Amino acid sequence: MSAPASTAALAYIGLGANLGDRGAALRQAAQALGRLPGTRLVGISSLYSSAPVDATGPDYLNAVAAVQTTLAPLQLLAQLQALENAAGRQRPYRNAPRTLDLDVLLYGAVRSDDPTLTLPHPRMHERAFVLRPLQELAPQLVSAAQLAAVAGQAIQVLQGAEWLDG
Ligand code: PH2
Ligand code: MG
Ligand code: MG
Repeated sequence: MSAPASTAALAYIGLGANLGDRGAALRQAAQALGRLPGTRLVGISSLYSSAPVDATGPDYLNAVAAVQTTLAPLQLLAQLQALENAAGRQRPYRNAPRTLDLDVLLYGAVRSDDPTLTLPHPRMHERAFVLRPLQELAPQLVSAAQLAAVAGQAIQVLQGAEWLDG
């Protein structure tokens, strides 16, 4: 029997930074996503500024990207961590300020309780900085009730999706 053709999954990646040149870090990261093996960047949200949630330090820049990828979930995670490390990411303590954070939010319809990569991302529905940009790319995945539950979090749109190439 021949091997099945590899099929691409649609995954959503959360991008964040609150140290250093945050805009450059997010732009370079979003462009790098499209150059990962077997991966195509198929969508980018607006660029948001948000106050830290469950964390301290400077305000964040956040966005969400959509990719089509033939990488398996853990392969994708490893590639994202390599990009974080290349951007100088330090991990002194949980939720420390960071030069770049790339989180797999959703990988197709995959559900996983693997502690290395829990899918969907276990805290994504508690965070306006995920739900607001995700809703732009995939409105069917975000409910009004979910948005209402995070309406108290400080967040603003800085620029539309043209921030990436504009
Ligand atoms: N990331 C966190 C914790 N808190 N807050 C904002 N506004 N944006 C983030 O990306 C963020 C956060 C842990 O990854
Ligand atoms: Mg994160
Ligand atoms: Mg992370």
